[in-house]
Amino acid sequence: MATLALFDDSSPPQPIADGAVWLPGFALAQDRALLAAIEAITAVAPFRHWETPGGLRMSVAMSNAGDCGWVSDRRGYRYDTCDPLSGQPWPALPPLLRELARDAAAAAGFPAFAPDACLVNRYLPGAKLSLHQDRDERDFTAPIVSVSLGLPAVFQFGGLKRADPVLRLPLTHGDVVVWGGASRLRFHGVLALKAGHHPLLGAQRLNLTFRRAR
Ligand code: MD3
Ligand code: FE
Repeated sequence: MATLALFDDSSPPQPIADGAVWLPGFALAQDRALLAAIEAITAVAPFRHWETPGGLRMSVAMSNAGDCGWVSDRRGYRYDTCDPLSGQPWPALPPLLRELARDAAAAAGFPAFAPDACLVNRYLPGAKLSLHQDRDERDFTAPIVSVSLGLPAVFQFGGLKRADPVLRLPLTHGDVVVWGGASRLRFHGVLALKAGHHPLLGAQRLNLTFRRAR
């Protein structure tokens, strides 16, 4: 009813493509708790700009939580159990984050998703992620769950070949997208973040991607 709609801050799952489901506002009710969890992670494993194997500095700053984390350097992309900056294991995945990822995956038709890695991406104005595939994980049958917080970004969603046409999706604060099945290996990217101010996060966008890496 109208009263319920007034207090409901998410809307129904929206299929985007085979295996890809957009859950608008799915994380909205927990935004402050998520931000606190991210701050706890990055207090231990600070945001840093990885170097690509080609020697370029990534404009997106990254950290990780979980049993393993995504790292990059001149030797390549991979998952590592330890943070190369500290030599220590990555911070544990907070239960709130694990449960959010599991619940979102279930809502999209992927029951029992058990992520072992959470990549935390920070975009400041101008930061972008060029079109790429996520293929450093061992098992492509598990989906990837992504959570967007802060400034809106234009997400590019392509096909299985780099040259395939690209769909542009505006992802906003609290949106969750589950990428599995036939969409798991699609090319994707994020256009350069536009300047702006978000009431909770200020001039940045944070993105969490939950993965089953090993
Ligand atoms: C579609 N991150 O970290 S999340 C990445 O917004 C990454 O920070 C972006 O791409 C970001 O690798 C996009 C959405 C996403 C993540 C993984 C996918 C979309 C995907 C894997 C397959 C297809
Ligand atoms: Fe990706």
